[in-house]
Amino acid sequence: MVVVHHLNNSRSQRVLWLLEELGLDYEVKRYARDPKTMLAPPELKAVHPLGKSPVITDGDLTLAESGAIVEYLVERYGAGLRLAPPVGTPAYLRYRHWLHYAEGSLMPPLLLKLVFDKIESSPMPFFAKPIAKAISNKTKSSFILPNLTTHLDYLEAELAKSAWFAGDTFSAADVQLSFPLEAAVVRAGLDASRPRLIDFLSRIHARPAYRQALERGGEYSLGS
Ligand SMILES: N[C@@H](CCC(=O)N[C@@H](CS)C(=O)NCC(=O)O)C(=O)O
Repeated sequence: MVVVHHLNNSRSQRVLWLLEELGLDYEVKRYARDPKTMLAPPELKAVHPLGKSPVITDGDLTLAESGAIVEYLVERYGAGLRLAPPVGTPAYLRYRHWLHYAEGSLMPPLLLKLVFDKIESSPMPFFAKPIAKAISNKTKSSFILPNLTTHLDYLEAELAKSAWFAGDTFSAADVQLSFPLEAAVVRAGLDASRPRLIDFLSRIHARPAYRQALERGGEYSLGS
């Protein structure tokens, strides 16, 4: 049976959702973030040396990295469910693009935004505060925010071409993109000015499998 090593409020929520879409039986082992540092607990390092979530185990296999997990689950258990377009088609290339893009391109500026927001609100000597704030503002305005705008504009435009990211059919690429888009609402000002992305989020949140996965995973809030 597939076991998901699941950290609260994290990317592994989408693995639970994918398993629900696949209709598979699976086990969830929950891990709680340190409330101060928000880091994963050390027990996750016993599962995989990186100590991050998601990680799955399936028999003898231990697999980390959400894109790889999504590909593995769809290939191994998704036959006939159409959660990926047929291999070798242009739609499949599009699907694979999104699987890599979500973590490879879209998450880095979202993570940078989170880190710089945290730097600004961290306790520090009073004389360091204006310096930290100036560096943070400059990095955000010159690099992070323009990048986020480019990504969100790109994603919004892509949804003008088809109902779902890889085409007219829902796929695991939509599952993989859910986390960065949910994070973008909280961290990157994604709002009704990009109506297709907001509509995408409403449609995924209405899926029974998405809701069921929330029940299995427990706390899922991306904070501010
Ligand atoms: N690119 C990796 C990122 C994994 C990752 O950073 N996971 C976060 C959860 S959203 C984590 O485990 N954070 C806790 C920590 O770094 O200690 C993936 O997609 O699986």
